[in-house]
Amino acid sequence: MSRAQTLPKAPAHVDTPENEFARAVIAGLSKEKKTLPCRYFYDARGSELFEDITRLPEYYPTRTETQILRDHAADIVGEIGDGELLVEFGSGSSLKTEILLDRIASSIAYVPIDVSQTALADAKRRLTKRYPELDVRPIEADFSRAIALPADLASRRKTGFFPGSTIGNLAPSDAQSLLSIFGRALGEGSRLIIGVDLKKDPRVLIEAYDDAEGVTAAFNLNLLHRINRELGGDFDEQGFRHRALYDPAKGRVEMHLVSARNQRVAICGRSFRFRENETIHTENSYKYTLDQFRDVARASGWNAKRVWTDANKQFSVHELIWPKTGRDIG
Ligand code: SAH
Ligand code: AVI
Repeated sequence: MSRAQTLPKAPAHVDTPENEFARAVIAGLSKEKKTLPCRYFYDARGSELFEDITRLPEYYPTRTETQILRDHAADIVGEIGDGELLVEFGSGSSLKTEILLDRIASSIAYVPIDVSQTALADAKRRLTKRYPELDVRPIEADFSRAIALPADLASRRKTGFFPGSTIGNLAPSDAQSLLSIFGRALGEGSRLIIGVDLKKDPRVLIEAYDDAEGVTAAFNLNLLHRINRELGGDFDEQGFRHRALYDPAKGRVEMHLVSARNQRVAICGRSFRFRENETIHTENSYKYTLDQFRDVARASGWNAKRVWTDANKQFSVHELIWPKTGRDIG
């Protein structure tokens, strides 16, 4: 009997291995150094767990960025006027957006873009109740693909909002490409308000990604649950442990899932072997200096205009203008 016949069958709706998630999982686990793309963290449970992370004492980015946005809301919102469009990338719960919306007197439209359908639906429900005049047009999509904004809104002046340091989940060269994609999507004269986490004591970073309550561990392990549920995998959750580390040379926090023993896992009719202590690299979270991030922004074609930070320089919020012109410094 061949190995494939002995493996559990994938559920009928998984057209092995045709869907995108299946293809990404099979490709990532077939590599010499196993990886899984971090955008798949955010199913309904993953989005809930991320919200739990944002409230943890160790996870400083959310409260620090929120305070920066509150302290400088008037400057950040600037002259967003009637009929403009606010486009948010990786909007999640859209909670930080309320800080801006509370300051915008004009009637605008808001386009939250996210891969998490549940996060978009929850946010739309809450925002529509709180801001009855706001035109909310969610787009469920991968923001790194060419995104078609709603045709009736496309000609409006636009402000992009990309908080949370989600840009840090991409390597700097990919971050540069993504920022160019955003610039082209938003168009000439637009602004991008972007949150970027800063370099700091590695102990603070490790605690932020390996909290005492184990919420980040659950967030990381939920990816295995998702593979089991959506792709008919048979990962034993007890067989893997969460690990966070900081690589100072690369300037990034890495999250891994570490195999506790030698084991095999079946997914979509394929079998993957894990040695004891072998890891699946699930996320990078790059940390920048202010200058390092400005360099990435400029190389992508944006003009780095203003930046706001907290007193301890833990986190930064940058204002970028598209496109950079010959007269812009840098
Ligand atoms: N902006 C929020 C949420 C950050 S969590 C905040 O600052 O708190 C990252 C969010 O980006 C999640 O909601 C996740 O679903 C979304 N996301 C991650 N990768 C994405 C991608 N490639 N395309 C669209 N959304 C993505
Ligand atoms: C969304 N992103 C910026 C978070 C981060 O800090 O890299 C995701 C996260 N991973 C672990 N904790 C939070």
